[in-house]
Amino acid sequence: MTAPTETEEKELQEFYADLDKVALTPLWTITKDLLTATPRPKAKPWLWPARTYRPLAQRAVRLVPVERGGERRVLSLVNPGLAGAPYAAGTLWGAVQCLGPGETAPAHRHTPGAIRFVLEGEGVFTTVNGDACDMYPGDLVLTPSWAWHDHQGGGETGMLWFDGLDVPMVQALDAIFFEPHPLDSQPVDDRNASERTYAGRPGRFAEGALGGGPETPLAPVSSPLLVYRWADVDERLSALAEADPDAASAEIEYTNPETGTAVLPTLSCHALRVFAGRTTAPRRITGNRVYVVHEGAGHSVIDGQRFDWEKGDMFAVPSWSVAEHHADVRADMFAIGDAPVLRALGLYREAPAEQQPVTSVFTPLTGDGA
Ligand code: GTQ
Ligand code: FE2
Repeated sequence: MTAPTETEEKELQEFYADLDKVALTPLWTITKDLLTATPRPKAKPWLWPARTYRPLAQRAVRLVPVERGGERRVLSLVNPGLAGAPYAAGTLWGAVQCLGPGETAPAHRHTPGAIRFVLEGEGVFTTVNGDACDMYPGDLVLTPSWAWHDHQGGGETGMLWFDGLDVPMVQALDAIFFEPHPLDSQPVDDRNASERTYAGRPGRFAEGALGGGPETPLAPVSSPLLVYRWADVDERLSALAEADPDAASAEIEYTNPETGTAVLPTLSCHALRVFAGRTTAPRRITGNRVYVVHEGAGHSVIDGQRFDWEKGDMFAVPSWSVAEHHADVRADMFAIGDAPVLRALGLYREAPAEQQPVTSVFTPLTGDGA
């Protein structure tokens, strides 16, 4: 092709200007940013240390009451790659919620689904559609889409837990609905009823992750089991370790005991145990994940950047980044992901990756209050 003449160039510029005036844009000028060879998440790999958020959560308990209107005392993880949006990754809400002794977070429901993973404290229960679910450190509690839920604190310590929600996905689909319950606390019909029904059922965990092959069933339902106790997770991880003593790590996915699929239609929950002195094989998957360190200490290398972590720290692993995890002492991690959506839509991919040279070390933000 010969270079355009001056007249041709002028005509072309006029053409682009005319397109813009009537809200049209030519694909050929944007295709490289649109149809990228591989996913290019805006969210960055990032880490929020417990030693930074804990004192701030305690300040929130002193300074800000939990009331109707505000509804929840929640500090949301803000990934700096997302232009100020209150999301831990492009598809995932992650947050720290704190409830002081004797406080109540009022009952409401919303279309985004949520999971809670307890960090510390005692005496709190979350009531989900009338079923009061007791919470202890390491437990997972589900509050599925449109289920009434409120949190009530007894005890003397208050509680800190991790919230994972699918808010960015439901937001992107323009499907957010919210409704306050007429009462501050909904009536409690029963205690730990779902747990009693499903306790001891075999289908509560799957080895590894569910994957994404054509045989993967769609997961459009929320698990009827609302509480997964850490003791059961620990038992499963220990059994896997015993079965394969040379493995660097053991991983399970929490599953719906009725269907064997992910716990929520939009969110998967995972537990990863990395053994002392060992490193997981580097790999990449489509979909975002947010990790919470339940016990232990070590570091992860994400796209060549080293993230040192310890108990209570939270970190985001964006889609298709290469991630590997190393434990100094045995480390147990909880994670949420958007895998059910990717699986259901045929978008789930997983690939091994090369061992990564560490090119930088992440320095967490500490602020002045630390
Ligand atoms: O506990 O109900 O982190 O409604 C965000 C929204 C927690 C909750 C969050 C919520 C909740
Ligand atoms: Fe809520």
